[in-house]
Amino acid sequence: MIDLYTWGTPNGRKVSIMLEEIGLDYTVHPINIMKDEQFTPDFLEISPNNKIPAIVDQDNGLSLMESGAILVYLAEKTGKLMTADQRWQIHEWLMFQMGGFGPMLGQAHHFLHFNKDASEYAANRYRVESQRLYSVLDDRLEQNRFVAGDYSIADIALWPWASRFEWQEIDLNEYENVKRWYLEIAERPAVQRGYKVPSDMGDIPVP
Ligand SMILES: N[C@@H](CCC(=O)N[C@@H](CS)C(=O)NCC(=O)O)C(=O)O
Repeated sequence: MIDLYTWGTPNGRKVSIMLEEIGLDYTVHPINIMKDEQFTPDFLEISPNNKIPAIVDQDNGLSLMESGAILVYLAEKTGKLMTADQRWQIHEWLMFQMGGFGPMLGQAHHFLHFNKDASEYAANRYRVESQRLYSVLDDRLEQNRFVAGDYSIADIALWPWASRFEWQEIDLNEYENVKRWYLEIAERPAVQRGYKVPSDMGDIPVP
């Protein structure tokens, strides 16, 4: 049994989608980051950086923050979604997500969606960087059905960020390989269930 501390954001959805894919039992603990619940002392014990997602594995008492580490942990625990022969490609694209296609798109959400008029410089910087990152992903998916061989934790890490394409001023029709990949993954029942954790905040956007 896994305790999942999460909210309806791309980083949170990575883990709920993963748990749905691998079929482990889990209990959801919503942490409403709009109400600053990530700053409570109890949550800090589990997630020292005050961010969702985090898990506690009741089988062994392990508590983990950082979505990338959680995905690797759950893949190794179950032997699913990280095959040995694709291990390094999976890590490569997982780190691409954790270091770029996540932090940069998160900044795009701030400067293109929430505070559009705050800074023309910042809006432009994150608009251009978002487009560049989508081009990198599009090139990778031109020759590959998924980013690293079979469907894996690397796709699970990337996909929820792509699902916020509207906030990033990205037209997925301009990235035909990303669009094909995005729509295929959106059809997966586990993705549809995981997207609605901890609550239904609307349907998966369709380009
Ligand atoms: N690198 C972290 C980032 C986690 C993160 O940024 N979580 C956001 C939601 S997507 C959060 O908890 N924000 C609340 C805050 O910054 O106070 C991970 O991948 O788990």
